[in-house]
Amino acid sequence: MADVHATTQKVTVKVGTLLMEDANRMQSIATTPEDVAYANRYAAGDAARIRVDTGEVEIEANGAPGAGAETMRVPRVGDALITGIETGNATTSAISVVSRFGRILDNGDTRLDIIADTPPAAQLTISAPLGIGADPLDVRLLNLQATSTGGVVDLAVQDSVNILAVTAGDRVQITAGGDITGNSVTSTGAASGTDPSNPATGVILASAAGSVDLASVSSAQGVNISAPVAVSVDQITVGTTLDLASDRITASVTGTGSGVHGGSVGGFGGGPASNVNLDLSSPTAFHFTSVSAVNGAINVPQGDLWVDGMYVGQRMTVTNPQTNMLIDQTSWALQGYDVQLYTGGPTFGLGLVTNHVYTDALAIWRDPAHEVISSNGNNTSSLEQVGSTFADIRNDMNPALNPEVVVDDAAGDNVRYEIPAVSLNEKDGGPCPEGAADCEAK
Ligand SMILES: [Ca+2]
Ligand SMILES: [Ca+2]
Repeated sequence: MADVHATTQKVTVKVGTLLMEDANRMQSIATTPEDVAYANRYAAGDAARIRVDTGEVEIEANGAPGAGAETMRVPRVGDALITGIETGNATTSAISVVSRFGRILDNGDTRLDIIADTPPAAQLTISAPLGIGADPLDVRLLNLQATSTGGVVDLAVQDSVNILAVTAGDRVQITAGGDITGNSVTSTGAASGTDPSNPATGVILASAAGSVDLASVSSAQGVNISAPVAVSVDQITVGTTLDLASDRITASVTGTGSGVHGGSVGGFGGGPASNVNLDLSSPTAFHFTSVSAVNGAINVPQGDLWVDGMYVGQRMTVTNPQTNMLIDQTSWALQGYDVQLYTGGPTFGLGLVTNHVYTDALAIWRDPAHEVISSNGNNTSSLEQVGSTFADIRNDMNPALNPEVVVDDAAGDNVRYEIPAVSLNEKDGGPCPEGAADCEAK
């Protein structure tokens, strides 16, 4: 197909199989002498193109796949190999690309593959039962509706995109330079079988410079969402692992299936998030390798929570129906929670199962109806363990040190606590400096 340019007219292409050729691509993939000779007839400027100033573009490949191998010059029957489709149309019907039985594939990078970005309402509607992308289609869009009942949906968006709905029987992988916003992204596939070049499964959404803000993300496999500014999803449904990376993370998450849900939650590109606000429900458990945040609130309405490496910079609550737990790295003041933990900064392991807390963090408080179980098997808080022993010796210690207190537990085993240098002196109900006159130990 050559260069088609219309001004106000609608361009409609209905074919069995569509091949829009990019000259550069042809020359790079041609191998047989016949294909090389064919490709060499074209210069780089001969890439195919459909360009419409204000009209709509409607493309339909309706060939039913049959026998016969695809070659460079003959794609699989029913597929649409596209590039250079563009309209300035500003409506929801700006560009429609449909393969009724096959795939829609990227066939060149001389230009963007699809441009539909004219305000207020330009929209790309694209569907192909066996897959869209694989090599992601390079697009610039305002609005997106994409469907592949049995294949992948892979798109590389130049700027921001608003999603009406993306559904795929296989993987969804969408990258955007700006924001990814809108309604729903759904992957129902149990595994990636339609794109041998990329084994990734589930839903992968990545914003390079903005936010991801969606109503729902659902995946039979994993969910991986990253964005430097914020990730906000009203409802995430995840079958296997959940990985969220952003400075601010807000989501209500439901795990499905019989397996434990792994993954990680933290800042974009490593380090802690500024704030994490999560609801985590699972018929089994979420078991993250890491959760890293300066501040946050994690609620677990159903199931267990395990974190191998948990970092809390300042303050985080972790709650389930039986337990309200606080990790406050800035204060030892008891704040009315069932369990209160402290490490002063270092990462720690955490498990929350009904009213049981498993941790190697220092439990400075536990309500008697709650168990705190350390790697040593103790079931107490530091206040219970150390009691008056700690208060008696604290004033004699060098406050710059983090001294160790050893207490025998009920079984006679030594339980060792490293006590950070926090002043427990007080005067008239408030703190006063270490060593100051008239201070009294708690
Ligand atoms: Ca391309
Ligand atoms: Ca591409």
